[in-house]
Amino acid sequence: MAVEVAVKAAVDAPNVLGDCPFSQKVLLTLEEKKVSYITHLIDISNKPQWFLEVSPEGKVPVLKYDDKWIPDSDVIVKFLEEKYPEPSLITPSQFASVGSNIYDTFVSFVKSKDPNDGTEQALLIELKALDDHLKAHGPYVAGEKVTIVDLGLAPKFYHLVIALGHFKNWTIPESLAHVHNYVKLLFARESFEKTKSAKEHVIAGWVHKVNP
Ligand SMILES: N[C@@H](CCC(=O)N[C@@H](CS)C(=O)NCC(=O)O)C(=O)O
Repeated sequence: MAVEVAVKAAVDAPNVLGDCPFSQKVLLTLEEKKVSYITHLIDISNKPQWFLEVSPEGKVPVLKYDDKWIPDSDVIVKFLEEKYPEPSLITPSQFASVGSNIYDTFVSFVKSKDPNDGTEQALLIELKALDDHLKAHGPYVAGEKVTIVDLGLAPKFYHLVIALGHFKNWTIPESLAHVHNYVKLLFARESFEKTKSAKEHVIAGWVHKVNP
């Protein structure tokens, strides 16, 4: 029985893949493990009844395996690792939280209206920490091979690069060369190309959060 996955549709185009980083992490895991799957696009402003019945919190992603729907991207990714152990995408535990503050600091910065509120600085501190880590251990977080922590960070960097470029005309400083190389490697993966939302949909997804 084929695996099925319900992911976010674009906010401005309900028939097109949307911009949810948690959904993309699951799609990336399926692609990297070469699992075939059926995709359901969910318009989160108009959720279908069947989806509300299988997703307890009404959130995407949810994955169907053997007639059972599983919510939450972290739980799903762990489940896929057990069912499809090859190639292993397990991140060694000492590296599992690398980069874990980048998304939240990016969100504070992109929403900020005060250039002196420290949000840009907070993001730069997190990016510098990642750069130092990659310099010592890279090119991926756990070395030569991509692992789950990278598949979680890749969609978040995609949002960061697009949204900060669009709303703040901001780019990751050139001095963070290891981060630049990392982002380039992630975005160039075939799995990423196949599962990314178009730039205009990412921007559309941020408009109402940046200008509520
Ligand atoms: N912890 C969840 C978060 C999922 C999540 O926040 N999904 C958002 C879209 S990116 C969602 O479904 N929002 C719809 C809603 O809350 O109504 C996961 O990792 O799967």
